[in-house]
Amino acid sequence: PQTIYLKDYTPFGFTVEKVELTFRLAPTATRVTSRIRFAPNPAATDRTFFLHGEELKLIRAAIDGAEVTPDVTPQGLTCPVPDAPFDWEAEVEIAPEDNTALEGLYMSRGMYCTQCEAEGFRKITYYPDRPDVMAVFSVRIESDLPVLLSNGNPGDTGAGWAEWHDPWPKPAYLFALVAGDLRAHSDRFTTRSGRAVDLNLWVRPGDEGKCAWGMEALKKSMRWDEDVYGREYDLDVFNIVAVDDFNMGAMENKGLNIFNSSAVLASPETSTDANFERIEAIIAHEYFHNWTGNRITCRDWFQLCLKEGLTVFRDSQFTSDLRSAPVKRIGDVIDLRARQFPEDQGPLSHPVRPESFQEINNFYTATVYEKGAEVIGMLKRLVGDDAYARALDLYFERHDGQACTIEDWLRVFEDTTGRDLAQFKRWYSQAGTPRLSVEESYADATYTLTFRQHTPPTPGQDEKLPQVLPIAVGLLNPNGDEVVPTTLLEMTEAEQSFSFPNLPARPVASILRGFSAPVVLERDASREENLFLLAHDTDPFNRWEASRALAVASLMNMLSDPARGPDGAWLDALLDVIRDSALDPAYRALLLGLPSESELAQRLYEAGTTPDPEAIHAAAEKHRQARAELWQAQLPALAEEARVDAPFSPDAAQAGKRALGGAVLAMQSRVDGGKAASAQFDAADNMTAQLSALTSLITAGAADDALAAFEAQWRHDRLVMDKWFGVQIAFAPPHDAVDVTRRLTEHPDFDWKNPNRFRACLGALAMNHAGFHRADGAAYDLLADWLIRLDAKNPQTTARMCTAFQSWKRYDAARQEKMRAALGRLRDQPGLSRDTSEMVARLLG
Ligand code: HT7
Ligand code: ZN
Repeated sequence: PQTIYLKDYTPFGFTVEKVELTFRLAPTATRVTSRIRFAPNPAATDRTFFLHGEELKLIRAAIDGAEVTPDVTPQGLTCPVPDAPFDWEAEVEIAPEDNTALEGLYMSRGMYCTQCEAEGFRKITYYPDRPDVMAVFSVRIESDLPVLLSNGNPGDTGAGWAEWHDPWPKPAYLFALVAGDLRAHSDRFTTRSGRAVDLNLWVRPGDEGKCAWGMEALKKSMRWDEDVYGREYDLDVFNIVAVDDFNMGAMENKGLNIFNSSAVLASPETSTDANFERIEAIIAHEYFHNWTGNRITCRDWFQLCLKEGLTVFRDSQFTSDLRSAPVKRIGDVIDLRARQFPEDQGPLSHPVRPESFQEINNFYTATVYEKGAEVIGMLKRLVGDDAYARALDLYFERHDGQACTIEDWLRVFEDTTGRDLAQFKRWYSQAGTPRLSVEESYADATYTLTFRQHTPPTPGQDEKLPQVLPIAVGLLNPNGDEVVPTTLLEMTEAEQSFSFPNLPARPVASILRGFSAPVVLERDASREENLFLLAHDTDPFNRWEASRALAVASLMNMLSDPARGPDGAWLDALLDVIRDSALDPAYRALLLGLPSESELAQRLYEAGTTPDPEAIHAAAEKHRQARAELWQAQLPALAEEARVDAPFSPDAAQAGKRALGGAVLAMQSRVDGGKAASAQFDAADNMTAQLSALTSLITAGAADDALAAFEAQWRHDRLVMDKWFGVQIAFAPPHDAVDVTRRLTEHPDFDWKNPNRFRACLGALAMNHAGFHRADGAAYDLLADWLIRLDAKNPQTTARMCTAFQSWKRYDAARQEKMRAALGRLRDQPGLSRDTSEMVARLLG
């Protein structure tokens, strides 16, 4: 396969003035006619006329009305063209019904639907399918289906046809078309300049009752983007469509967002609080792309973080504003450590702006998205909120309608602030997680922090240079009073000291407040210091972090000496915090969480110990059991505090109470054999309560009846049944996880070609740390068997799921060998897709 390099970028030889597309829809023989006005691009030197096109049957082609016979390859076509503006016309035939890869035009349960990012448009017609070619599109759809949608504003319609016109120039990856028997949940939004926008959420008949939340989230997003970023919506209509078969969460096509139904449909009975929050965030994310991605897009796919990092950053600001900022920050950091750190510390490590790829779909990663957002958060901290706002205004003003680069992005900050961001730019080019160690000294009333930064080598990058690290620090005196409020230290050297004079007593430092940089902080804080910070830190993130450090230390001690129990002093201190009813229940629920078994494995590996997944699981279980027994007397009062009497609402306040209640119920089930969970399951009138009861019953080994009842109740609901499949595997005892997965993949409702169902089962197996790393390698083999099968149908989802193997180097030689063998079987599969081949090659190194 060909490798594409950032350094090889050249502009396309032609500009596109307009595009007219006609679709005559038919499941196995859709006809697509394109009329495209091209003109020589004065900014380009290479005038080769190459149009991408894959899996297309070319029926005819013409230039300025005269038939031509292009040179066609499996990747596209070339053709001699005039040295002046000209009209290109082509007719192709495609078969959406046979398209199981879910890229291009495909069918999902009778509905036509497209997915063009990153390079799916080339499966629809011949076109310069690259993001720097932006054009105005007009579309005509012919079909007997009642609802026919495309981008932009609606035009004329008639019996069996509809026309759409999108006035905003866009790259082809933002093209979308939907046709189906759909129902609309409609509303209206008036922009701050007074324009009315029709809003529609299109769903299958039967799903109308699951639209209200998504619509509210959309309106909140539209208002927030006006209020906070001054960005107004720019079309007469905004359509969202829910589709069941979808590779990712959602897609920001201009004026026609397409959503995985799991990322938009919600009702109290069928969706958990976590679902509601995720839906709100994804709707916001896709909506925010209208400015950060669509109006200003990427010059090439290496610049993906330009739109994704910024849009993730914006959606996390939105969630922080609507809900609790500390709770959101802690959740984001848990997620970053669970998904991005392992990626950055293993064979798949790559810079936020990669420099080469074979298959761009493989770079929609936690590094590009989440680390990309962290980089923007650091930039904002460094320049300050006001300068950030001015830089963003300049970005929108200067680059509206353009396809941009990271250089363009950083230049607006340089021009706004006068700062030189050359060193900061290393965050985009240098892969790997920096490790930040710290030493403390105190003499002559001066407290000094000495930091050292070091980034371990990553594939293709042996030498690393120092990065700019914004380190937010606060100091507390021995009474617990804050004597130095949060101060931003700007580290630029490999080693650097910062002093704080005039401190009559040695302070306790709260370092990296708010997780101000995405690094691994190596700090030898004593148990007493962490207990002190847990009790007194004014920074909610670091208060939580102190408890995390104590949890890790306690679990590590239990692992090295299996006779030990959990750290009693920590549990006492934690209980004091948990019982503090002045604190947000959502925050208290987070404090009750333990580091994941996978994170513990990584920490052991870094400390030079080979992790034993079963031992880690046993220690975590023993910890949970001991804690439940120790706190048994306090649990009823905590459960009472978490009780919600008001009618269900997915708002942050109620959701936080339910999160606390769920954590308490999990503890109760360990001491009452599942009695409280059973009662909650029977009485539940919302999915959060029902599912937390079910998972508690599964861990208590008492879930048979509840699982059967749940299945009988929800058999007809695909999204709820995904949960039923998933929890049984994710919460199975490690020795059972493979058998449970096998049994469930034989269930008549295991529709393995549906990405949600596939992920619900096989993704859950990979999440069951000790179950996945079973010593005999049975889980590795089972996953590899399924990935081989799926790859022939859906390479994109297969390749993404190969990341289950990304941390193989952490484990013992026998497990490593078994994981390599499973990956080797995949690699040797005849006809393996480019997506999966690239992933396996990178994993095997
Ligand atoms: N920009 C989108 C990324 C994407 C995608 C979405 C659905 C299916 C396949 C896809 N490939 C790439 C989603 C986003 O980040 O908002
Ligand atoms: Zn996005």
